[in-house]
Amino acid sequence: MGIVIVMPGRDEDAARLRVALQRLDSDLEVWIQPDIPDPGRVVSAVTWKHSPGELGRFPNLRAAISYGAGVEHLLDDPSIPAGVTIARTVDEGLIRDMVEFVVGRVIEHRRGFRGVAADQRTSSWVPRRYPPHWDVLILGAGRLGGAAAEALHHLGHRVTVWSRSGRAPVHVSSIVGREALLEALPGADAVVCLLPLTGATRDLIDASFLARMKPGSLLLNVGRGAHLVESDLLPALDSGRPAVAVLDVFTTEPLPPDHPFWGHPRVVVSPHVASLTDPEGVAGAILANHRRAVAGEPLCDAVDVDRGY
Ligand code: NDP
Ligand code: OXD
Repeated sequence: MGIVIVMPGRDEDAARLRVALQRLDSDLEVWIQPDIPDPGRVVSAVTWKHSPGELGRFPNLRAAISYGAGVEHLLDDPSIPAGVTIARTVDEGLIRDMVEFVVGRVIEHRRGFRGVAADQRTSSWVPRRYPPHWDVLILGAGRLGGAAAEALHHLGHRVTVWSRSGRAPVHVSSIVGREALLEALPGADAVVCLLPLTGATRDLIDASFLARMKPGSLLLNVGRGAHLVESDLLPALDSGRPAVAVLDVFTTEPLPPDHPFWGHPRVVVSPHVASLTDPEGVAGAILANHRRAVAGEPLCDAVDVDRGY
């Protein structure tokens, strides 16, 4: 009884993951979709952005494991039977890379490094001043948002996290509920979105949200593209709230070549690389979850389907 890897368009990751899994257990059966001789032998599926319905052909499936932290591609697939446990994969490398990305972008903007680079292009010696610290509001206090909050706190910034339950790292203040969020926005120099995409978080960052942001502030979206109402962003940038948007995720990926975000002077685009799952790094956790599925035990990092994350 083995594992199928269903990751369309990610052939290299799929091949590396198979090698890494079989290096840990040489008897393990691992197939890469569509080459599956006997679908009845599949117990676990590791997926990334599979097409809905693709997992329906495995009658003995027990575990559907996301190859990343996000699980909306699994929760949006109505063909996954109710008895199949959905889990996700969040390893230390994914967390570290996200922390680096968030901290790097926040520091780049607080210190005005983009301006410094522009000054060099015009041979201008401009000792730019910068504020001693920033007030940073992080939407989401989970594995990634919590780690980013801790790192920024340790660098001396004033960090607040917004979560559903009030969860927060030690020494980091926390707020709950939409009203508290709207009250916190005008005081934040940077707003970082690290939420999962659910019915409650989709379209959260809309015109009314942006209008409450501090003039001159930074918006950093590393959650999912659909957290932001993209058509509301350019008018908001024109009004200076926020001054700059750093976007790593988009409603349509890849971002179409004619999309106005590409050429906008105050939008910074990256191609969904804030953090990337490393196949060798996650193989151990995936194998352990597969073994739990075979043994009929609860999975690690299982998703609460009703909550949506
Ligand atoms: P977690 O599930 O660990 O944490 C989610 C956080 O969001 C929790 O603090 C949760 O609150 C909070 N939350 C969920 N719904 C709401 C809501 N309605 N209102 C307020 N807070 C809410 O997720 P991770 O930290 O592991 O990952 C977050 C997301 O980051 C992923 O789902 C994915 O979309 C994105 N991501 C992006 C990557 C990239 O490269 N751009 C890479 C990896 C992930 P509570 O604590 O109360 O449960
Ligand atoms: C993830 C991602 O969810 O890379 O892991 O976006």
